[in-house]
Amino acid sequence: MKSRAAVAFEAGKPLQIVEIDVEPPRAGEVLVKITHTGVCHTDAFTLSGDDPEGIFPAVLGHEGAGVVVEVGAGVVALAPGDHVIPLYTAECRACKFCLSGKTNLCQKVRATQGKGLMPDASSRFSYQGQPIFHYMGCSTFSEYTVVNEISLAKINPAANHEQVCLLGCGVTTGLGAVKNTAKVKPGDTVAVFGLGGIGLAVIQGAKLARAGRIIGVDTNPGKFDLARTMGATDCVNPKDHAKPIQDVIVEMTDGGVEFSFECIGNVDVMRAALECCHKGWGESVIIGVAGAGQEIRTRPFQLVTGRVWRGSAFGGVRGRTELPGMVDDAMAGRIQLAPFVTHTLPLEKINEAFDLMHNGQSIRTVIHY
Ligand code: NAD
Ligand code: AHE
Ligand code: ZN
Ligand code: ZN
Repeated sequence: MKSRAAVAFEAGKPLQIVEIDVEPPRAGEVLVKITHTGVCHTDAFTLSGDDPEGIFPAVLGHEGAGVVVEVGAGVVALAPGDHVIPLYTAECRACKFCLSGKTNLCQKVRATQGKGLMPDASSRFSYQGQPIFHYMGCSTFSEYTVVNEISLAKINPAANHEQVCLLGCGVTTGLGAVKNTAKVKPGDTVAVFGLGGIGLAVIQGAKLARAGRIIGVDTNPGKFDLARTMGATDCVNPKDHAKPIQDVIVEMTDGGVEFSFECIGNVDVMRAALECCHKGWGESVIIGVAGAGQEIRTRPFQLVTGRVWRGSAFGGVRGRTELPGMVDDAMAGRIQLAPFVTHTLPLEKINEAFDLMHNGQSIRTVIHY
């Protein structure tokens, strides 16, 4: 079938809106009509050429919601008409990782997914007879996409797709990093570096966890009003201080925070986020994605003296099991999604969504088809 899609033909170039060909779903696969998709910083990161797994031409996008159109052989969990959120972290419930109960990082399709292919090592997308790669197992920048059955969460059909698509990445990542990875407790002091979609979701999660003090850090003070609305008790701009931001936060908090979250993808900030943690017990969670060749550094003494460095992918959330409940929580007002949707645009204007992100004007632009 034909599908309108925004294709990344080359790193560093704007997406091109073209009509691609989409093959029917094969065994274990599902054809999904995407209704809405957010644009996450990770899409921009991969488009920039900094992603070691970046591969072109590709249909990017991984923060979507849609409706099942057709299922391939052997698909039992889904049927046409089901409303779904694609998952870049699959949940097969049978691999060593799923069975461990220790991680959400299902590996069943991860190897081929990282190569931009379906599990049989081929693509369902082509343009003018040439294959186009998939992306993160989702490719939500195409109106019709093919996704593995184990990479789809079935959600309440009454959900507002313009909002719940954000549970496909940004909001779930932030909320989950607080709840599942850090396990923030009432009264804890928290620092959040980067107040975009991920950082604001961390703030929301910290507020839900009844953290005592929530310190938002961003070099763009235009992000502070919304951060305060979401629950930040303090907002700090590193540019307003002569000393390193970790020293500022340690002074503000009588020795450091219980938890910090890096939501930018900047390895220098990752160091600051670790070093603003309290001696003896502070924990820092890396969420931001750093480019090829980047490495983190600190004095090992920081860890010897009790600080902990961790990372979090998709907030540690097992998507098929947990996302349906999170959608219900959003519908019941227990999770706020509306404040994240600062802009909406039709697919044809998707490059403007990247501009809004790079200019610091948006939290999330949601694309509709
Ligand atoms: P975003 O662009 O919306 O927000 C980033 C924020 O960081 C902006 O407000 C920007 O002003 C701020 N910032 C930039 N440099 C800064 C600095 N030096 N000091 C303080 N603030 C600074 O991005 P996003 O969509 O919220 O994504 C944030 C990061 O999280 C990206 O690296 C993205 O790839 C990553 N991410 C990771 C996961 C995961 O599962 N681990 C999931 C989603 C996104
Ligand atoms: N491909 C990159 C890493 C990208 C990365 O870290 N992705 C995050 C999700 S970002 C969503 O916006 C993640 O969950 N990673 C776990 C995984 O299995 O990909 C690289 O460095 O090669
Ligand atoms: Zn994302
Ligand atoms: Zn698995």
